[in-house]
Amino acid sequence: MRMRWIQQCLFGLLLALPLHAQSRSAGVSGTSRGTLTVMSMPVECEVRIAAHDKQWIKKSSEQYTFNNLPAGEYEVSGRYVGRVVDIKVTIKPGQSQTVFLNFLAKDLSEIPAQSPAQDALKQLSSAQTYWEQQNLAKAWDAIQEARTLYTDDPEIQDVYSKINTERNRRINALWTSLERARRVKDRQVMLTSLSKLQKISPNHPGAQQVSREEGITFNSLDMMMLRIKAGRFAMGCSQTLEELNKLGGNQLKLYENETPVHSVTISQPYLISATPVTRGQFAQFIEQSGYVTEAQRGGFVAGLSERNMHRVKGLSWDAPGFEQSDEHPVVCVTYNDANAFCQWLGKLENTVYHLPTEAQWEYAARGGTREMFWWGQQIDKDKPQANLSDHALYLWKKDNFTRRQRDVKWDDGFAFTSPVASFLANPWGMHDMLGNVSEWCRDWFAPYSATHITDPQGPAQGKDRVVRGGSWYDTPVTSRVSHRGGQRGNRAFTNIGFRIVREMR
Ligand SMILES: [Ca+2]
Ligand SMILES: [Ca+2]
Repeated sequence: MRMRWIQQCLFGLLLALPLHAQSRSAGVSGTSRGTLTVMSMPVECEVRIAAHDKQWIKKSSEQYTFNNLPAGEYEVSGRYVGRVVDIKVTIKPGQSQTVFLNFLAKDLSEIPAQSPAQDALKQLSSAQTYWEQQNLAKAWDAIQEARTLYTDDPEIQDVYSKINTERNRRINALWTSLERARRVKDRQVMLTSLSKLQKISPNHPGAQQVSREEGITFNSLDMMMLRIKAGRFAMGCSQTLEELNKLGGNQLKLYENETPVHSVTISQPYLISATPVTRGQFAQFIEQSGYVTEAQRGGFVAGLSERNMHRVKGLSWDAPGFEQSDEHPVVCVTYNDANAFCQWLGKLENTVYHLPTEAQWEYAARGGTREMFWWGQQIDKDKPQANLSDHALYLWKKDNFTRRQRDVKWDDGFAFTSPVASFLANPWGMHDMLGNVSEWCRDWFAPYSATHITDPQGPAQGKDRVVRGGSWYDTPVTSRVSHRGGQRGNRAFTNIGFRIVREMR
């Protein structure tokens, strides 16, 4: 019924029919009577036809066909919500006539506010907006929806064909790049292509096959979850204090926190999100659960103010004080908020999610490397490998603060957060471990002990939760892979987000 309604709507709009009728006839032989079929837009109308002092009435039928009508002139009268369309039609012997009653005006603004046609136009408009924002995945979803609602509209068809062409071009390019990366065993490029491909074509059969082979899954929020193998690594700062001091200043305190280097065994493989949780993913949690973050309940939240991170009232995950798209990592969330997210997602998928333990975090962040950063011992100033505190932030501070800031020579392009996976992944495919946002870990913060440990969980209690990885606000010193920080679990910051782990069962 609904589809007919829509098709007839379309038919009428396309032809831009006036408020009367269109008719056609076809031969029916061997009879002195004729047939009249009445189509209408919408179908749920009342149709009366009258002739020879007789009247026929039909209501609420999908198609109004009047068989065996004596030849002659007929008055056809249709009624729909106060609108009346009257037309005359001649039934000829042995012929079949169709008339079309259009109750809707030519002007699109006169389409009823609550109708599939209106919904389709809204979807068309969203598709165009997403297209302009270069969000191909969302543009595709919107135009598909518009087409379902409103099949034959020429503008919808035009926009669909434009999006479809670009989508296919991108899918082919990504698939080519993915296959090439696999051939030359470039896991970073392979994962980046796979992740992008998943966004625009979640059911791509080739990509699904590759995911299975590589131990990658995409969860219900489309997060790429990477399988990290069980293994053993040296946790902590493997550099000497002298090497650490070369990054500037006396770093004894950091050095003490990050030593002694100790051997850690990760006894079980685990799945970890390749990027921090994005603002778009967090928004889905908020929308579906009704959860209110601690900052929104009046809790402590800090942002950039004067020179440093200070308490700034009113900041929240959806208003962190700088511009973010759905692809940026969520910030202004506390350890407790991050845990609530994990519990919600676990329930949704009937599994268990939690924040990574500090050891799980460092093991994945190192990706098999032992340097200060996974890429080596320093930042490449011409092509920074991560979103850290840089010239872009310096320029922002210069315009906003009166006190003079330390100049930073390189520019990574982002003063604040960057869309996740804007920088190259580490050898295991992890994005944004170093830089972008610092990340909540599961453990209480405590000094390291020298002994070998299997699956360390941190102490049973403490004051601060571990925060790792460095952010847009951090210098290279505090963005090293072994750098450790801690914060109260009920405090939120504009440079701290989180990523999640799913245990493999
Ligand atoms: Ca930056
Ligand atoms: Ca990070």
